[in-house]
Amino acid sequence: MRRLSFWLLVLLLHFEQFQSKIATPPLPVLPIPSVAQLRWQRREIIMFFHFGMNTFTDREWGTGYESPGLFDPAALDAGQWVDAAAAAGVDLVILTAKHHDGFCLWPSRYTDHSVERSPWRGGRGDVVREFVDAARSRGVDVGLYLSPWDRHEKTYGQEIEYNEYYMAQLQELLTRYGSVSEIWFDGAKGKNATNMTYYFQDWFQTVKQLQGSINIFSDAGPDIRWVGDESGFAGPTCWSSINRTMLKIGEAGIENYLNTGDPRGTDWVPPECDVSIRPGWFWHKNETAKPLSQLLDIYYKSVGRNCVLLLNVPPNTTGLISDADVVKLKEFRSAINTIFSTDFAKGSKAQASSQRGGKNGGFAACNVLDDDDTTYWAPSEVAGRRQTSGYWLKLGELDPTVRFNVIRIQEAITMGQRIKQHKVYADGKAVVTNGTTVGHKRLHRLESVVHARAVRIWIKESKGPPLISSVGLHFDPFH
Ligand code: FUL
Repeated sequence: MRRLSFWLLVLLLHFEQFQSKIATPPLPVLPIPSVAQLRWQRREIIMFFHFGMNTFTDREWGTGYESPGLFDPAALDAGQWVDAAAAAGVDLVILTAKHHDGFCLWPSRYTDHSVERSPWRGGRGDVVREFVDAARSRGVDVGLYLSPWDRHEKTYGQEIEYNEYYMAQLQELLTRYGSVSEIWFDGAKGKNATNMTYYFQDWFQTVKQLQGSINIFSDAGPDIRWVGDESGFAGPTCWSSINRTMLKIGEAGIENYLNTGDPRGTDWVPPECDVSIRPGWFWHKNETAKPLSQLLDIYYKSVGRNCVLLLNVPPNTTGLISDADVVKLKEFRSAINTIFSTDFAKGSKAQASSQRGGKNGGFAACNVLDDDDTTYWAPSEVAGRRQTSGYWLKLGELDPTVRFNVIRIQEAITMGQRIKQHKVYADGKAVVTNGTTVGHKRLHRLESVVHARAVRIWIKESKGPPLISSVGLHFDPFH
């Protein structure tokens, strides 16, 4: 009898629920993001301000021969730009310090082609300074765009001289204005542009030396990659991983690879979707902002496909964001809030195919329902054993009177992006049949409204055990 109770006790102690210690976290699946990349990804929407000589000449690409005398924004107020961004929930804003026409929005010591030669603020103004100060005083981070292609600068085409010129300007921008969170290198160049080799490696390493936590954006990263189009759409399959050796800045033909990423990629270089709220990047009198339905479509195909949306809102000739665009931004933010502030998954009963360390192991299914994105569901399988399919997560006891038409799934990307194929069932009926990647956030906008008692997510294929940090069910009345 004594013996029996001894063994019973041993059995009980081994029973996972009674373990006092939580399970260790699983190993990551490489590559994984850096702290700066994670911070960037969580911003979800950031904003671009295309402003400069083109604003006054009604062009998209200037010639470089424009007179600085044309630059005179009578009522420039960068505070108004940043307020418009902040009201849209944005906390990182990026300014075109120099576009292809070479005109500098700050008084650069290396050229005469700048605000210093303009009538604006009597030639003593500095748009970059006003922009940075306005952002900083509102708790918003800044980024800068410095076009490599320069149609004004005389040294353009002389390899060493121009690379030195560009580097000197980079140094000015990255030492004069405090912390810069993102630097934007675009690969555009006109068809007849002078041949010019850019020393990207010299530039990138200097950038990192001057700004330790900055993210460098370009067609090829190293920290953030272009998504491959300017419509704001990522591919329906979108990996943050890619092989940087396959990419060359400014080279055509890599757009599809950029749009999709690479499950076998060894570098973590997530995509950013740049798109303008208006048809052009710069402000033009006859253009208007896209309708809300189009902005929401862009949101679902960028943020909802594991990307950050870089939305351009161009200040006009008076130096302000036009009222109609300010209104449109508010409408956009308020629509996003309407859709996502109510989550019908809250209060449901989460279950899973298995849970790492059992119910009290710290990785239970219910972690997908809390508001903490550092907690996640992990199945009990370990990476080494390489089970790659057959995982599921179920939200049960849903209120069947409640309707939803958006399913949100988020991976714990701190541990690497893993999910390759997934399906979603509502009361046994497939509502998402060909889901592929998930990443930071995957939004499925369903064709019709669903009522269900249970929603089950099947992970059909993944790189190691899938780790899910959040799942939500939402209703989109704009669809
Ligand atoms: C491109 C440029 O050519 C466009 O004018 C715009 O600045 C866009 C964001 O990047 O490369």
